[in-house]
Amino acid sequence: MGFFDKLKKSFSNKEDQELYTTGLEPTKATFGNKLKEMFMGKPKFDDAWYDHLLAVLIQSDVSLKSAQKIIKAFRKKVKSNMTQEESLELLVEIILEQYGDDVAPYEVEPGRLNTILVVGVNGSGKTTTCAKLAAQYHQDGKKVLLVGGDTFRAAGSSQLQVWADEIGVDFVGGKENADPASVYVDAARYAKEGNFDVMICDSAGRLQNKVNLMKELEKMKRVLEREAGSIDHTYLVIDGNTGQNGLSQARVFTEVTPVDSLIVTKLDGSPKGGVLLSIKDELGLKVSHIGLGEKVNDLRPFDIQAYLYQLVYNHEL
Ligand SMILES: Nc1nc2c(ncn2[C@@H]2O[C@H](COP(=O)(O)OP(=O)(O)OP(=O)(O)O)[C@@H](O)[C@H]2O)c(=O)[nH]1
Ligand SMILES: [Mg+2]
Repeated sequence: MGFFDKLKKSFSNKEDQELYTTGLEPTKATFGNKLKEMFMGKPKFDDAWYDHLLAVLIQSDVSLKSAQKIIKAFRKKVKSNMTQEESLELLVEIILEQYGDDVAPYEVEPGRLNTILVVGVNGSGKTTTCAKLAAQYHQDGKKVLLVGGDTFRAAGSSQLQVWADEIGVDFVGGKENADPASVYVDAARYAKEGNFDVMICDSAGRLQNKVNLMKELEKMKRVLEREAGSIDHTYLVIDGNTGQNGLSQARVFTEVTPVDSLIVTKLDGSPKGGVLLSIKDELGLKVSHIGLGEKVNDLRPFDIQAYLYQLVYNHEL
């Protein structure tokens, strides 16, 4: 099977083609189109062409480091007798190769309480993402507890409670200014007594200095490990609109706490989806999910092949 067919198959196998199609529309309309335009006519693959390609990648929020890596590999392999389709395919193949395999979303282990922690800078989409994850596990028949660990904002905890009611899962929260660690203690006890399968812990996202962030995360982790037995998966949430800037804010979290995978939100409203291609290079982590809308069912496992197909092939210029 050719490379293009492989990508197409990966996309066609998806049950959620429509959400992928509409959710990635802004990235496709800018990044995807510009990439395709680079290969129209008879590209010369001279220095000016490579400068242009670098600019296209960077404008779509691929980091400089990733963009240079992609271009270097492409320069080595491109041949002057390639058709425009072949050279575009080569570029997409290189992007895929450099990204590597996808990471599978965390699977709840049966027969015990699984604890998921969600961290990230303020406004990145943590609370909404907690609700979306809860809805997925709930739909899978798991007994889910949502934990409103954001006691920093007046509405932080109640916002999650509204979601819990809507989804139909249990909720434990705390009053404004309560110690989030004490909310986690209450939640872990409640979850254990009630034989819950999974507990999803939201957190406050205030931007603060690194030392305070480290102290706070350490305390939260210590308490969760003590009370729940373990933290099974820590998600770091990044707002896809914030591009490279969002990445540098997120880096602070990866420096102070172990993160298992990333969730990039709000791609439905952002032309900067190129950021997905440089997260591994910049943070050493993979994207497990993408947020493609505000509704509870708008979170999807990230599939790099379907993403690339959607970006480059699934549309006409
Ligand atoms: N379009 C779109 N909006 C999203 C997505 N994820 C979150 N949002 C919106 O982003 C806004 C902020 O989301 P929250 O979940 O409150 O973010 P947060 O990280 O919990 O914010 P703080 O608790 O203030 O740190 C809300 O209006 C959400 O509806 C997404 O994937 N797509
Ligand atoms: Mg929140």
